[in-house]
Amino acid sequence: AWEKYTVPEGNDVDSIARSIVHHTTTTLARTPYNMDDFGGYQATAHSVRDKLIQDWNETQQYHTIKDPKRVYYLSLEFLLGRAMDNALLARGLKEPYTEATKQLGFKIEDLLEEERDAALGNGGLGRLAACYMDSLATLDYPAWGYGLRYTYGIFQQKIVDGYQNEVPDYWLTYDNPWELPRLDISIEVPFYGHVSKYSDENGRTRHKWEAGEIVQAVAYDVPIPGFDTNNTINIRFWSSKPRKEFDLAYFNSGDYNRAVEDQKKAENITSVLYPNDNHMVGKELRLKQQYFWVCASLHDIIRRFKKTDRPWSEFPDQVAIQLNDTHPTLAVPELMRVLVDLEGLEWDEAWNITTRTFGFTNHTVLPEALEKWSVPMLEHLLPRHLQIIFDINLFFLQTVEKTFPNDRDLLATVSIIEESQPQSVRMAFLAVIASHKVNGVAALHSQIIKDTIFAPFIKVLGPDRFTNKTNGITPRRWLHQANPDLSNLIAKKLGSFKFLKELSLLDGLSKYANDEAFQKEWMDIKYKNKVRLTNLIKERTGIEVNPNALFDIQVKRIHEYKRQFMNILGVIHRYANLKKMNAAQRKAVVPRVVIFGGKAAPGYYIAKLVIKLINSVGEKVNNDKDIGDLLKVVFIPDYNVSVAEVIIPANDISQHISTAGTEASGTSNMKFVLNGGLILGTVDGANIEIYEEIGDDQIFLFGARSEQVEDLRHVQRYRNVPMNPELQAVIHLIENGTFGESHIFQPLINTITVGKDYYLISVDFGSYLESNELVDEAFKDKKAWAQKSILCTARMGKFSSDRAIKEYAEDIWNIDPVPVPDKK
Ligand code: 26V
Repeated sequence: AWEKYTVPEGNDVDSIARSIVHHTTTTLARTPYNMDDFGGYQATAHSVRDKLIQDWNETQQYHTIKDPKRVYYLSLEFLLGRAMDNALLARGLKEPYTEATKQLGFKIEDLLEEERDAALGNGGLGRLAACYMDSLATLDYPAWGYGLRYTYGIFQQKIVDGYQNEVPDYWLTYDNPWELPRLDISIEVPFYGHVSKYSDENGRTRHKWEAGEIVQAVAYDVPIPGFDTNNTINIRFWSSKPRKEFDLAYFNSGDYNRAVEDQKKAENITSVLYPNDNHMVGKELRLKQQYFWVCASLHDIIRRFKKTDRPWSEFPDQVAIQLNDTHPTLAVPELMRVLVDLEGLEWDEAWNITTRTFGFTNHTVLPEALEKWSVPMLEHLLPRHLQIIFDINLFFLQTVEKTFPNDRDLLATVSIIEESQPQSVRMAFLAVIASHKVNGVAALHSQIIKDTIFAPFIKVLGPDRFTNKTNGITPRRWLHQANPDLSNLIAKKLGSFKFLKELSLLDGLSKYANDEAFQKEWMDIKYKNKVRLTNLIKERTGIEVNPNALFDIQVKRIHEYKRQFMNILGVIHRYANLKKMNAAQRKAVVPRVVIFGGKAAPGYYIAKLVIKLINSVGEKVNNDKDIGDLLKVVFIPDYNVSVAEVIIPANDISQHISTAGTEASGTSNMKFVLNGGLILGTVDGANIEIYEEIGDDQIFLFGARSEQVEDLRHVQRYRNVPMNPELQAVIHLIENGTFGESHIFQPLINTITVGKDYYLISVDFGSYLESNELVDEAFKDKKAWAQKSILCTARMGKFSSDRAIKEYAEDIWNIDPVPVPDKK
């Protein structure tokens, strides 16, 4: 009987308006008389949600019937940002929803602004996961994401007296219409306890882990709609809850308070996203998060696999699991535990299945970011996993020993166990040994990991295990959604929106790069986007900037290796120069707005000082009557995905100036260029491949090359090299109090002067200033600049996340698209 009662549908304006009214009166229990924009957003969101859920259901049903090999993307971070605009554009419903909300008295832009970002990530790694989910859905792949449903996402950044303050991001205050609680799907996750041995019916020694604590993982599903296709995939986020079964021991002892405390401890596990990126802190709670998530996800995957009664040997033909950095590496010993301890497979067969299942992506070479867990901590929390890790290591070292007899040094170098005090487990080594493919995220980075951190493994495992998968970004969010005017102009010129799913079609713009009428349309949109950013800057900082000035932008996490410090030192140099000029000289200057944004990890003292310095320099420069519009310095507080969507389309130039060899890839560089901006950057990460695509008229590269860095560091450390005089002068200005009390900034200055200048600011400063001058010169020629801007966009085809995902699918996961047919 169910078949005849179909869900009311209709994507016409009238039906949509009715569904919004329906949600207003039922879901929200509000009336049209007390509706504000937030209510309007909520009701509209629920209406859109209804459609996503139906597509999601159909996709999952279809995939269940087809039962193809699936990929599971395990990431502790998904930096999704807002969902509504994305969903409307993906489903082609923006227009009727605009009209329907208009008829109800709203402006859709205002409603979209009411949505709070889903900010369950730190930076590049989390946003990459979000772009990849978009591509997986759009390309019709049968894919799932698995993550944690943190109660607190990345903190909100407030700037107080120039300093960063952190405010907890309690993002679930109001309901979250973009998730479906699956209270029926829950998995018990064990911790602590001890391991015992027993003899099974075949006389084999088996291990049994008796847990000391069990926590419940409950699923919350977030649908990810593909663009212009039915495929709607799922990210399953786990939330920790106390177990339904209460603890008899407490009940018997009558200790009610302890019982409640224990329940709260369970909920603690998924409470907060760790706000470090690129810095490992060995906290037990973080390790608990990792196992909680990995255990729940793996058991969910296995449950799905088991529905079809296949033998275990076929597991890798049905399941590909991608490890997004080392954070999910405990999935390796967990899968081994399931196969050997619970399912009774032989070790060798289990290991074969495991290595065929996993792929591992490395995202950083910074030594302080490489995860290492102390052996005693692991032993306490996960006693059986530690044993399995030791066994994996033992068998691995035995094979190494066979091929390279008597090479004790080699054994120590490749051992998963580091002989530190106490011993620790090198998670990256475990991930490399357990995966059939290991990839870096840009060509240079993939080469560097082979030459440095994983070099001995080439010798031991052969070169074929290592590969490159250059990162990409989704053009749906980063062009079509963030820059609709430009997307529309491109579609008009190319004849369709096909480029949004086949980004290399953008190349068709090249032939108009010199066309003056087209240049005007192009630059008018750029100007409009700069006005939009000008307004945001005014609103959030009170600073007034001139949209005709050159907009020079650096937004990303604040880190010494990314060298925001060098940028602001360059700004001080520019300011000092302007001060020295006479009126005639100033007339020839290209006005510039230097824009910064980004969060510092709360415990990262030096990074926080950089923020303070930027604000202090801004304070001085922006209020200097001599300078006026010639130079403005802006720090936009609380940089996040939705703010990025306003900032990026407004760039004339963006800076990606990490010390060569330190930025694995970068992805914002791709977003800026896609939106018609030039790059000022170092020869690092994906900058190199961007340069290869867009050509050297569109990018200003400078600074030391990665091959030189080691020697240069040595020279900085052991020889007395005189400091670049311009840098000397800049430091002098900070020290003499030009930007407020100088003692504040002393620790920062010391990183260059007293310290070893590890990130080579003094080495690159001269060429950095020269490149900045070239930028000014280029910007003076408006026509040539417009041409460059068009060519930038036209040549970005390679950097679509669709290209990246196809490469992963074909070379690593071995999965095929499974398009969901249209409803009859
Ligand atoms: C590392 C750690 C270390 C342990 C503590 C918590 C934590 C959280 C996040 C991370 C990830 C750091 C690595 C990372 O974000 N890498 C960035 O990945 C981007 C996507 O591949 C890439 O574009 C950036 O260049 C790279 O810095």
